Amino acid sequence: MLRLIDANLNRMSEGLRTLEDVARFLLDDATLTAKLKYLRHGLAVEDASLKRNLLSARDSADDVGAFAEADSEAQRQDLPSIVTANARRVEESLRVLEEFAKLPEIMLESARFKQARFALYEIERELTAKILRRQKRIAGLYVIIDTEALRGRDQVEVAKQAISGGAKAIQLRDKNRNKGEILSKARELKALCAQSDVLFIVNDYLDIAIASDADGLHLGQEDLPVSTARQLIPIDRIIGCSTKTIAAALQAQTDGADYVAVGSMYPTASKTDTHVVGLETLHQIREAISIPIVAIGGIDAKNAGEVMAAGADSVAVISAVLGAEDVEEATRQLAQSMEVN
Ligand code: TZP
Ligand code: MG
Repeated sequence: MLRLIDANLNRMSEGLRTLEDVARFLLDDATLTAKLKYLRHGLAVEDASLKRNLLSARDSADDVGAFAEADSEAQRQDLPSIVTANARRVEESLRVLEEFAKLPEIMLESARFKQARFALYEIERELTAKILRRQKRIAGLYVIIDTEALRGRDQVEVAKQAISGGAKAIQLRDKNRNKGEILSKARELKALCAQSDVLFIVNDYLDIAIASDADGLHLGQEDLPVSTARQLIPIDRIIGCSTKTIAAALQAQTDGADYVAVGSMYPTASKTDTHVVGLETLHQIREAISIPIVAIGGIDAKNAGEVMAAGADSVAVISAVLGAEDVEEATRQLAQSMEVN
């Protein structure tokens, strides 16, 4: 019996340590790292005589299951499968410990293992969500396909040219059409972006983002709160939030945003209800938060470099690309100018 307890305690702490290291070294996520560490420490056996008895009972050389490795154990396809496999291994060992701790001769508290198992279900979800969304990390040139700036051109055609020019994210921003029309364009744009490994983001509308299978949703301060959208959207979709202050950027990050847009960086005719926040604020927000920053508002090939130098990870534009006759060429020049800083 002690062999069984010893093996499951080891399995549990090894699995927890693996998950903790993913949170710590691969995700740089202080909150999840702390949660996992707390769990691991809380479950460690403190009682010295029990520790000794467990070690005395250990007999790994004669363990009939030691080298019976399942095919799925030999190969892990990617980071999410490592997380799933290790979370499962910890959950299973916690369940075994919970059952056997109920026996009177075992000096362990069953309820502790049960609580830890439920805590881990939630941590597994958070960890997997973070990994899946990290694969959709915003970087590079972000082109907003704003209906008002299209001057009769088709959204999909313009997006195609922007992608050929090097856009890494496309946002559909439509303040005029009805939802049926927006949804059908969103679906076309999603298909286009998926072919080119470009992120597709929907502005304002959670329902359209979900229905079109978009990679993400962008919200302003007057839209649905980020925390609400986070609860409603599938775990692998990113959420961006427009901010102008350090406080708003910190709040967005706490609420579960994957990036913040900061702006307007310069005067712009594309949005009337905005004011210039400037490079210094951008820099201060960079210091305050860890999620990517998309600088926005009046950015063109002349000033993109200084915005990147101030700490932006990405630049979002409407007029610098949609205002040009040759969308592909304008995108290319802007993408190049972002590299110079
Ligand atoms: N949010 C802040 S400024 C802005 C938005 C949507 C408009 C950006 O457009 P442009 O033409 O690149 O300045
Ligand atoms: Mg909005």
